[in-house]
Amino acid sequence: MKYDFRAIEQKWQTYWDEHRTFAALNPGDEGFDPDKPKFYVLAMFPYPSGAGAHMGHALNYSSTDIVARYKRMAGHNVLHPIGFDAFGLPAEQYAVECGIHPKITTEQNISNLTAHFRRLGLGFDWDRRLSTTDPDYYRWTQWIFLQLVHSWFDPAQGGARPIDELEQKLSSEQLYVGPDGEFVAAPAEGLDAIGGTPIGALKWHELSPDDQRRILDSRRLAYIDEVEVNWCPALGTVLANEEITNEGLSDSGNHPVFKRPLRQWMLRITAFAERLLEDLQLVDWPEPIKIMQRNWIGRSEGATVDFALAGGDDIISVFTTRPDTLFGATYMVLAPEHPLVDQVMTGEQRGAVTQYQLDSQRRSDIDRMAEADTKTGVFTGAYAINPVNDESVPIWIADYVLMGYGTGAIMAVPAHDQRDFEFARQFELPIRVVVQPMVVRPAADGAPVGHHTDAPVSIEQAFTGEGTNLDSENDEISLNGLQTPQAKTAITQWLQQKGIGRHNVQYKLRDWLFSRQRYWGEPFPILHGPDGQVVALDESVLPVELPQMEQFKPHATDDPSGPVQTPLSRASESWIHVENDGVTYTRELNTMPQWAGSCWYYLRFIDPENGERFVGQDAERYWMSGEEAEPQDSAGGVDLYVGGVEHAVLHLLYARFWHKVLFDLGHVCSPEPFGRLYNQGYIQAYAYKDSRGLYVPAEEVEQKNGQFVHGGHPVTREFGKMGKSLKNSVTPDEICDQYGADTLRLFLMYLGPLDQSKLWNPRDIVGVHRFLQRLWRNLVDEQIGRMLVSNEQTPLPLRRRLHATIKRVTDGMERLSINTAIAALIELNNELVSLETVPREVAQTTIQLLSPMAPHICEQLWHMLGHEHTLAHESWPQVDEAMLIEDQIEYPVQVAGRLRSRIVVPADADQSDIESAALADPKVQSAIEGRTVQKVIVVDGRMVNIVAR
Ligand code: ANZ
Repeated sequence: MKYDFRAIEQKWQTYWDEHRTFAALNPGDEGFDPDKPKFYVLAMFPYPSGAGAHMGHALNYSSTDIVARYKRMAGHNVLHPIGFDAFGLPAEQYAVECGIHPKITTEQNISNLTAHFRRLGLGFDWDRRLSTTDPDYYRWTQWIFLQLVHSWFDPAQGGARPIDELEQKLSSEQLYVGPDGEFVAAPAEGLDAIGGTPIGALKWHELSPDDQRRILDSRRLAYIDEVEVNWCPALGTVLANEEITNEGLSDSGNHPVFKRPLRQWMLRITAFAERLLEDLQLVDWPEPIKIMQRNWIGRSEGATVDFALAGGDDIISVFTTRPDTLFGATYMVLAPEHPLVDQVMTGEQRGAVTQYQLDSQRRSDIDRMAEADTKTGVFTGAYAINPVNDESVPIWIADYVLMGYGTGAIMAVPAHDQRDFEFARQFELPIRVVVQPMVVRPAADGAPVGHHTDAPVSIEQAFTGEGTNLDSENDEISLNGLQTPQAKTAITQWLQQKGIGRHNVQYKLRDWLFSRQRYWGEPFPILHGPDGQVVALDESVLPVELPQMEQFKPHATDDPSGPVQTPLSRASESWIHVENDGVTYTRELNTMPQWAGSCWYYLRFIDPENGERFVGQDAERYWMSGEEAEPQDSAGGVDLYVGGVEHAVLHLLYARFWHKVLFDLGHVCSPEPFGRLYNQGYIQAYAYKDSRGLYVPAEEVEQKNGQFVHGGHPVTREFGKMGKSLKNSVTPDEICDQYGADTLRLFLMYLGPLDQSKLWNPRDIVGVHRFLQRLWRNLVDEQIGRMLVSNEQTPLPLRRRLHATIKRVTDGMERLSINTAIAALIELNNELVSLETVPREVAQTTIQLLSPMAPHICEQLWHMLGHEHTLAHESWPQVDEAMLIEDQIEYPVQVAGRLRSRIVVPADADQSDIESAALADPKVQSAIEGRTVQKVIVVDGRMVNIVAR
């Protein structure tokens, strides 16, 4: 009876399905054990493409499956679900090309991928399977969107609150609303008294209902705004910056892209910037991911400073991180799109300014920020007044200043900012040094002290570091001699007192543009009224289902400023228009971005059938709260989230943002969604290029006389991420055919540490397969199919070996160092080869230890050992610490000159331990019976001599 992996794997996959072996229990479910700690392990869910499962999937989901199986055996209630992130562009594009509805391809792809996953023996709780495209799922995505619509960020509480509370606050007359919708604290004596606040603020009830609505709408966490987007008329869609080439063309198709304002749904993630930063402390994530999130949020502390326009009333505010350099500001720069440009430019400069504005419209922000050799810009003809020295400084426009950051305007300090410096050089603008570098020079006595160089500062380049101020004083304030941090504080206070500046924190993070001109996405639960009112649908009418349509191509035009028609604008009249009380409303015709569905799927897994709530409260509390988790101080959330580093910012930031809103509103119990994050590496494989530099299919390459050849022609070998583009893919399915899922799973883990990228080398897979065959032969007599297992006691050395293996495998599992766990099992298995029969204890324990990695063969052997039930719920073997003492020493013991016994003691036992062990030995005891022990001599490492009379 040979190791027939095909039959075995199929048999156990069917068994697990039929017995729902990996179904997790929620509190309240029959059989739920409240005493077990919980463990929620999740790998980022896949996008179901037509290609089915690839090796990255196999690696990812095998690793979480191994952890899940291990934790279950180690006594946890384990949740290990799977779902599909199925809305989005690829399915839609495929549909456009092939004319098959994305719903159909998505369903096919999901069942295809599901079959592949089953074949890998992945122990998912299939009952909880979901797809973001299920109306039952996106109903709740829409519901969460409504939560965002109905909330605002209350700065006093530092979190999301129902918008009703804002209305109450305003109507209780605690607050006034200024002409720009800003809130003003109730003044004691008239509005003029408030520093800088324009007269004209009104009490809430004095505003028209329209104005009231406008003000509330502008504060919601989901709001509509007219924003600059990259619009590609030929594709009929908005593009992300990453989808545009340096030449300003669309990445796909090379079509021109234009910046144009478009009314879009936005999500106010920026309000949460500080918390998204701070709460990174709560989570156990790889440091590089935390750093990427911090950089993406991009917190900058500084000040806003108001410059008055020379000869006008206008104020130009700038954001600077270096207010200490204000005395060195010799010109100003506005972003070309800055609203004040049109107002300030002089007639003479109009032509040049307008031309420059048009040119920069065609450049992407990334391109504009890239360090260019030559700086470009145009003088507006206008001047502003530097508030510290009343100097007139010229106002320029230049595209190195972006409209979307700070105030879209800067004070330029060429001596201390590299870009300003290059610009000043280019256009011969004055450069004034106001900060002197500080060098640390040892004092005479050797102690390092801060010391200022006396040498004049070189202006061959900008000095951008911190130092000591000079040439920075006016009649009221002097910064001279102050070091940078003190100078910053001093000048900011002064500006604040004068009412012309204030401390300010800026973030690079932008609000999240949430509208897509696509078909295959979640419809918004929103109606637009005839007078422009925006109406959020009641949650009772959800879901708003995506209409059935035949034609969902984006609407291409050649007019860059014409109306934008989304695919949904071609839906039937009866879908688009909704009649209510005689008024005709139009549905929102954009859809949500692909990121929406993946923002909260980990919550739905907890309670996927719930028709009343997006997740039941008790279940959510159980699986997400830190209290039920181990270790006890966890931030709560998913206990282990495994996924690729490419999701470091967008998905992981968006999900954290939604989670915090749900947390603030009391819908979830943990402040963070993912307590521990783990990035697995990539599978890399050899790839081969021909003489033209084109990749050739790796499986067709042969090795001849030490050369790699393809179709008779020499090719060169390199290696990179396994995939279609390098033509070096191997599919999990092929390997399952040839060697079985157990071999593949083991092999993927054996390749190396999970978090590192590793090289796929097909030759090694045979070795791993042989290990399983050898294990089989060690335990099964292939001739007669009998187990080669005895009920005899395990000899001590083998027991020691076994317990050392338990320890190594357990440690490996805990540290996700699965390759070391496998290595330990291979070594143990090698020891068993020479045995006629294997003691049952050793056989069972080996099978248990190996079962998370190679579950099918282990289930089969377990069954052949006489067990009726799956071993998935058996308990994990315990280490007997006493068995771990590796080095022991045997001492002969003499009593009165005659050898009476031998004792075994740990190698590190001290004299008195050895002495007592010798005296406690039964044979020694009978030898000294009736005598008096006069002396015990321990000759270290050699013998024990008992002198007795
Ligand atoms: C004057 C100054 C002097 C600056 C100096 C720097 C050094 P981070 O750290 O990235 O926040 N800046 C402000 N708004 C900008 C915009 N919309 N586009 C391009 N640049 C902008 O950078 C903040 C600094 O970048 C600001 O501080 C400003 O230049 C510039 F010795 O102001 B600074």
